[in-house]
Amino acid sequence: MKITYTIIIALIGVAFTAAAEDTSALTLVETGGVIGTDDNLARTQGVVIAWDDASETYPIHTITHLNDGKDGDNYSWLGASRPPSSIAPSQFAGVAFKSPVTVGGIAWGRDNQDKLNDRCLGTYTVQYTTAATPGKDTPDTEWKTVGAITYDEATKTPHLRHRYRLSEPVTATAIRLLVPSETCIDEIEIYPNH
Ligand SMILES: [Ca+2]
Repeated sequence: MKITYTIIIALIGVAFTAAAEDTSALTLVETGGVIGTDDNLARTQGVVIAWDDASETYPIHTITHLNDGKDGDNYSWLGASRPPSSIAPSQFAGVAFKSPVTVGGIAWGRDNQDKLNDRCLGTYTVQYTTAATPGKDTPDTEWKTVGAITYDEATKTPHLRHRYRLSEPVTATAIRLLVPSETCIDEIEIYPNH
């Protein structure tokens, strides 16, 4: 009987280990830092796509700021103030490509100039699609989730740029972030590796 208990406890330990590994789809590898250039696919090959609801009210926060290579509030995109559940397809900010690319890393921030720390708390879900011509109207059903990151009151410097590594690279025609209400993003970067 003692041996049986030992085996059961060992199996429970394996199960907990496996579950912990399964949640690491996105691994934080850098906080702050600088926007990538040569290997940043969002800059070299990408075209930004985003829910464009706030730019009419706040023209300075146009979606083209998402990959202009500049950080800070003056070079950021501002999302809608309505609840994400009221928007279909989902409110998002992302980058599309003319042909499929391999994506192994992603970075984004709210104000990497470290001046404003509002408009950044909530859950960001990283998704990709293989749709031929991805855009604002690509149905949610054609997007697959890679993982999600949540910033809350306990998160240290949630407004700075954070770069994450995907546990498994994906082949995609577009990458997007489902974003919280009123979120602000100063830059999205996409990398083949990292
Ligand atoms: Ca920018």
